[in-house]
Amino acid sequence: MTRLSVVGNVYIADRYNQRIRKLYYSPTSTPTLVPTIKPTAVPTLSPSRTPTLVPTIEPTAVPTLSPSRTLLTCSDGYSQSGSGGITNGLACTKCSANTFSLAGDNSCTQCPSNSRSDAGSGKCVCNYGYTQTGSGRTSSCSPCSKNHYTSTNQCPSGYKFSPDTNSCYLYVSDALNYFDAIAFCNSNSSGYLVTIDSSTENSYIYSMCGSYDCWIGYNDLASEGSFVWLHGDSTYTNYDSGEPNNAYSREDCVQMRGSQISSTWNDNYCSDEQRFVCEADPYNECIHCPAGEVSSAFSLGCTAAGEIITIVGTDNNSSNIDTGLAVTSSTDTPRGIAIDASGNIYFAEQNVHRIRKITV
Ligand SMILES: [Ca+2]
Ligand SMILES: [Ca+2]
Ligand SMILES: [Ca+2]
Repeated sequence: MTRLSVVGNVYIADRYNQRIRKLYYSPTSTPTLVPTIKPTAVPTLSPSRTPTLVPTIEPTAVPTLSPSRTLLTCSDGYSQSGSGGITNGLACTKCSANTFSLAGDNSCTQCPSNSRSDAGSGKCVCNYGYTQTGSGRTSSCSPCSKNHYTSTNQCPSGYKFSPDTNSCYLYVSDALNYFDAIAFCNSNSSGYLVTIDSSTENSYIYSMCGSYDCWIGYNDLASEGSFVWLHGDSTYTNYDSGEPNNAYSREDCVQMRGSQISSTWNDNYCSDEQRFVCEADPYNECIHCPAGEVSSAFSLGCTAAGEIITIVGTDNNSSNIDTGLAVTSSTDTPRGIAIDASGNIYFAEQNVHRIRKITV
């Protein structure tokens, strides 16, 4: 094997496998950067206008939860047992990472080959170089084929990708109770009520909700005082002072407060109707190479389609006398490699005594 490097690209004459290879990283393979979406800045208040902090206002009446306002069916990402609602016999067990379930499933299913998931997921995401075929329980991951490249950071319809957090978001301005909000996100492209992993993500969610309170995917429904995320295993928290306080022993669902010019959190009645944010994991798509460019399967990117010709010697084996696209041409024991000032590639074929040129 001979290798030669010019201006960053490395070419290899692979005589054992009859091919010329180029180590190449195409700009088109890098994630498509969506314009950076910065959170709307929090208004800077002049000292003279600094508001007096409003005392935390808790509801004065304990709401009565109607049957439709409790969790009767476990959400995506959980295996279900029992019945009668989350506070009355229904048990929801979070699926581990690299498994998934759909709402109401009584077990978690292993992700298909070449895919992964976070704990508590309703779908799996194909690894780089693969794209999803099918959906739900019958989905699988297929490799990006020849003459395609992998485009990352794709979001379901309606969701917006954030390069700051590498995730997809859908802000929902309709106010729903906590359980209906979960169901809405699940039914919308297998999304989930947002998991906040960092202060960066917290600020981003706050920029979407603005002055409205918003549900987030954090609760202590299963065990009083033990707050868990519906999806994933974040350890980030940003509670308001004095929260969570489980007011009237009935607060199990966490909201981000926008109404008090903050982005801090409070545990609240799950029956309250509030806006919310759905999150979904970005996925890959296999995109066809632009005209005049080619790639092999699993390619990091596409490259200009080089043309190959023989410039010295002839080959008696007619199957080897081919010209045209270099990527579809055969070679015979390539050895030695050179590049001219224009980037054209030359190599020798030892067994058939000829020299070939790839025009790029
Ligand atoms: Ca997140
Ligand atoms: Ca509670
Ligand atoms: Ca509270």
